[in-house]
Amino acid sequence: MKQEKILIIGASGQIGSVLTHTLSDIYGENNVIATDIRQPTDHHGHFEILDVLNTQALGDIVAKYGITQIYHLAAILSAKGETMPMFAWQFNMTSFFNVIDVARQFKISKIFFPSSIAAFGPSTPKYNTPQATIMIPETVYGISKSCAEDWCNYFWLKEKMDIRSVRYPGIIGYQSLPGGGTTDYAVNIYHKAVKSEPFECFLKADTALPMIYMDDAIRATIELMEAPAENIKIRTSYNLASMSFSPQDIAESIKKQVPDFSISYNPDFRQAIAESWPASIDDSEARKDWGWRPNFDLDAMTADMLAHLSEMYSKEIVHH
Ligand code: AKB
Repeated sequence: MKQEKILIIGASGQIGSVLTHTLSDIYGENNVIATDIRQPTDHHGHFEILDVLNTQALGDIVAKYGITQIYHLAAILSAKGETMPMFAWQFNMTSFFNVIDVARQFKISKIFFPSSIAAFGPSTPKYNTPQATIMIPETVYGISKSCAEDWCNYFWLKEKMDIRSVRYPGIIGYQSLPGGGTTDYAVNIYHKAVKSEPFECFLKADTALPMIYMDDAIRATIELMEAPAENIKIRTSYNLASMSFSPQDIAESIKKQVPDFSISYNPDFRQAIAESWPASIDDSEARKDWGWRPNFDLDAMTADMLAHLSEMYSKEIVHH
């Protein structure tokens, strides 16, 4: 079997930093090449600074390391995208097409491209959102994900390009911090709880959103990428679900372990974004096609987050 050489674009980000570690454990540190526009806070193994908008630089790295698979994780997320709509559109789409161009040129065997629950909009059924449904997103980030999903399907139909994708819910983990998203509050709240500080939430108390623990999100990504190609029936992007909760639910879960924890609510422009997204997702196609099952519910996640963050703060190894 050919030795896989994996390129990660956006390796210093919330998902990319964790995925880089996990893929290095599976494929060997020497076979995973991390790239980002930012230096990672702590990284062992190959790392290259890469501006993914520069096709030549991307191609040079692919050639240099003999890359066979690409995980393209760089994106401008929902909230930040609304502050710079045209840049978000150009960044998200140009980076996507650059990856496609280079993948074609160097005969890359598999690409991972993340979509998001942001690809849905207010006219999408809000509860138990089906795999195939109406999609009219109202953020630039969501429009870029929805369009790119269709392009993934197009490149599969026309060229048999093996691009795999999931619609990530909000991702929560202790290992890294999110940036520029609407679901970011659900990570920040745990940091405040561990520091015994009050938390002011930018969403209303009862705004339920689909969420997933980092361990489950990473495992889903790798299970999808390792599934036999004939099992991959959805070539746009798979619905992926784990849990759904509101700020009030997560605060109650935290209070079971940190009784003094206090939360207040001061909704801003992100409230409208959250309200335009589903509250829960039907992921039965992912379950059927490649055996997806989540492991963590809200209380299990809270216990794990608080335990890890307490240890990290006590050792002063939290990265900001
Ligand atoms: C965001 O909030 O923008 C992201 C996402 C749901 O894709 N976390």
